[in-house]
Amino acid sequence: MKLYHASGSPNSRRVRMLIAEKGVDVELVPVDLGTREQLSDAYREINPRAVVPALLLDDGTVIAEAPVIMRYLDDTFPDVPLFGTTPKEKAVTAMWERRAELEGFAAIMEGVRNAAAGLKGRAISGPHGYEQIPDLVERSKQRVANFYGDLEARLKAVEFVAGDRFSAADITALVAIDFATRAFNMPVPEGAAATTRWYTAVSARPSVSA
Ligand SMILES: N[C@@H](CCC(=O)N[C@@H](CS)C(=O)NCC(=O)O)C(=O)O
Repeated sequence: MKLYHASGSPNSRRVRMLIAEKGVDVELVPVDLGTREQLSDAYREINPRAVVPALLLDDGTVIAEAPVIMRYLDDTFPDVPLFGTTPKEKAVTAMWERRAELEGFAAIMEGVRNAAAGLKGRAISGPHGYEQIPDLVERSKQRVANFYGDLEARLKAVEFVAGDRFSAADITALVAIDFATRAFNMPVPEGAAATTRWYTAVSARPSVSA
């Protein structure tokens, strides 16, 4: 099994963190986004969508889309479950992981991709080029602020994003927040006590350096 990834890619980091949490051995193959290796013919042979991460199985099957790779690895290596164990826990975890992705991760990505000078013509990742829409940046900031507000309300009620144990939903939320801090200058808001409590705890896990 090989994971094609990029060190600075938040989607790759979601998968690397999950691998580190589970303690499984997956070979990492770097793809250089700086030289646009993801758009090369050689990489498109592996993932025609021209994005990382992509997981190549030993039988040649390629699994792409970060949350799907995460789910596949969780099913394949069920020790240390990160998507729940019972049908109810699985559904609740998937619900919160999806919210973290759609309302947090995607909102931040939209802002960064429509603002960054180096992403002109690449406002949406993938095989098709899209021009930036600068007006979306302000709306993305509103979406990120609302994500922080909603997360604070959630974390006032529960220890971790999906409930009482660490899960894939925490990974996606943490990676989104670290990227918002680094690339969008939107860290956890001051005064968000529950989010700060959670962020401090999850940031202390060894997997964050993956
Ligand atoms: N839907 C994909 C999106 C993956 C994605 O956008 N990856 C980014 C890195 S975080 C990428 O490959 N970017 C290359 C580019 O912008 O051309 C997933 O969930 O894995």
